[in-house]
Amino acid sequence: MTKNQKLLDWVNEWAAICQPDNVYWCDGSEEENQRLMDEMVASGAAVKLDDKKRPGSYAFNSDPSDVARVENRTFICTTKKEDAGPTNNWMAPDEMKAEMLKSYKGCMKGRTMYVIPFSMGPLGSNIAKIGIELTDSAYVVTNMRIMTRMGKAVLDVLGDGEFIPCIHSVGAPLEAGQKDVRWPCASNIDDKFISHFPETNEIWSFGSGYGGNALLGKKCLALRIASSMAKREGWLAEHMLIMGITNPQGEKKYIAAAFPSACGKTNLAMLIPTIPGWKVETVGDDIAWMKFDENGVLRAINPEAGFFGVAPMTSDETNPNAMHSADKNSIFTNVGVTPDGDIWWEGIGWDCPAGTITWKDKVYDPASGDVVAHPNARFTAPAGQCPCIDPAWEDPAGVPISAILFGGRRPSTVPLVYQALSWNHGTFMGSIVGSEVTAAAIGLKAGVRRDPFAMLPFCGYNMGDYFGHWIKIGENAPDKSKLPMIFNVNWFRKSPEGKWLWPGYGENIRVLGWIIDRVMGKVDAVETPIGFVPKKEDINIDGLKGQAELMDELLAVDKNLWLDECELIAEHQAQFGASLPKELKEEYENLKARLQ
Ligand code: SAT
Ligand code: MN
Repeated sequence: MTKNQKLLDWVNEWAAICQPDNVYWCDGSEEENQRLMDEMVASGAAVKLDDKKRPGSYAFNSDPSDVARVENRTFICTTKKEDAGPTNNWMAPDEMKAEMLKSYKGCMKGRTMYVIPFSMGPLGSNIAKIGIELTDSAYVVTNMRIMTRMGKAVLDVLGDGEFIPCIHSVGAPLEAGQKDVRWPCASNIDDKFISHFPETNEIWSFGSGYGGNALLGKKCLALRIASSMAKREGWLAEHMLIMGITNPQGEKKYIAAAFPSACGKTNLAMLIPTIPGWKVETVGDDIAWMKFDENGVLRAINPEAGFFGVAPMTSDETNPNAMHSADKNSIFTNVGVTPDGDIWWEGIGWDCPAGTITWKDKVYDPASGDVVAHPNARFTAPAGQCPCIDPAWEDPAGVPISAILFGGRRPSTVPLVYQALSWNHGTFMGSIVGSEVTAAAIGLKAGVRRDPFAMLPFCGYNMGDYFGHWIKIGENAPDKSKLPMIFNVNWFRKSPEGKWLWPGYGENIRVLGWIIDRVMGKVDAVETPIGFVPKKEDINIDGLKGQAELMDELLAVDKNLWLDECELIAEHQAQFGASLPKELKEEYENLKARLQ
């Protein structure tokens, strides 16, 4: 399949270590996919869903211990500890490799080693990167086929070029004659490792078969390794959705947006506008790779080819576009399966049919208090099936980014929307992204849980240096007048009585509308100490009953609350020590000065 000697040697080397029964090179074809699915159905690992209800779709249940990314077993392995920074788990590369090689030895006995060539980004795009994942999980192969461009075509593009080597094993060798379990994985959490070697662009994963632990193109390559490559090469790899917004005049702008988890990123990416004449189209819902083009315009690609979305609470009400994306050719993990061969989860929008089998493989008993789907149950769906997919979503050149949005859940302090005063100020805004937590709710210290740029679990190097990279991107921009404008949005502000001040969901188009108007220079704004805030008459609230009375409070910038916020920001900045760029220290000092 390939004459790439480096690749052939590398596969042989790992086959010798892992000792699989055989090695199989994936071509990415329909036939191959069907064969693997048929095998997994036959073995009991997968359930084929009804061909009329969910054509070409399958459901899997994981081991109950293997249901999400394992952040405490995720490592950034750099020679120097400070290069991993204060927010990552660290181990020295040699030490980690020695430790993991012990686990990898013979780990694929009784299994097949699949070789998965994949491209993150449209095949042949100058922003795209090619990876090769070795895995002993057919489930991973079938998911990677949806989430990436995968198979023979990738090897053709690769030729004898460079690839990012990714090694994955579920860590459950089979003795001769031993019967496999439905979802093999390492039974002990301490045996799991998700390791990244950014200095050599390598990914080693062991012990888990789930999501970002196992589909190595996603968080491991497209965020952790890519962020570190992007720093070296002068571009950006970000945990951001990408969407196109068209106004009633037919003018279209693209934006990218970063939010911590559980702030509705997928819903925003696929938003259905409530006001007539507006249109939203989706380029991506999770990751953006951005580079300046020869005209100095920052352009973004979505490196992925599918959505790996949280299933519970996704419905025809909350996100019909996501629902339709998963109408067919999709994989469901840890959802319920109904007696008529469809899927069910909490919040899907209809009652759970009697006899539904839960993610724990039991017949659902409403009296038990159990859930049907695991809260982190997922659908894997081809992006091309999304009804609002953007026509340019696979354009190798990417789409031009006019605005970058940050946001979190902030019941107080932070107005509905405000705009940065400059690129550096916008970088400061990204660096303080966070959501408020109450001690009662999560058992954490009450306050703001910071998730800078929503990259906390995904930054492949020292977060302070990452802030510095953002400052440099602005400094070195070929044409500063073409830099995207930076905004912060907060759909979650409440009144002191605890009442939501903004309806959210599809109504958020009204805020996006103001942002687009700012980008096009159509409206001015009020300069406040924290940035530019809209004049209330510039946010279209036509048809929103009772909203007019809330606008002052929703857009208010309370100096005292912001001075309190400054204290929290100072604490947050302190953890980065000498790696905090002086520009962010200055932004902090300037903010404080403007507030006093
Ligand atoms: O499991 S993934 O890392 O792919 C999804 C997520 O946790 O955000
Ligand atoms: Mn994500």
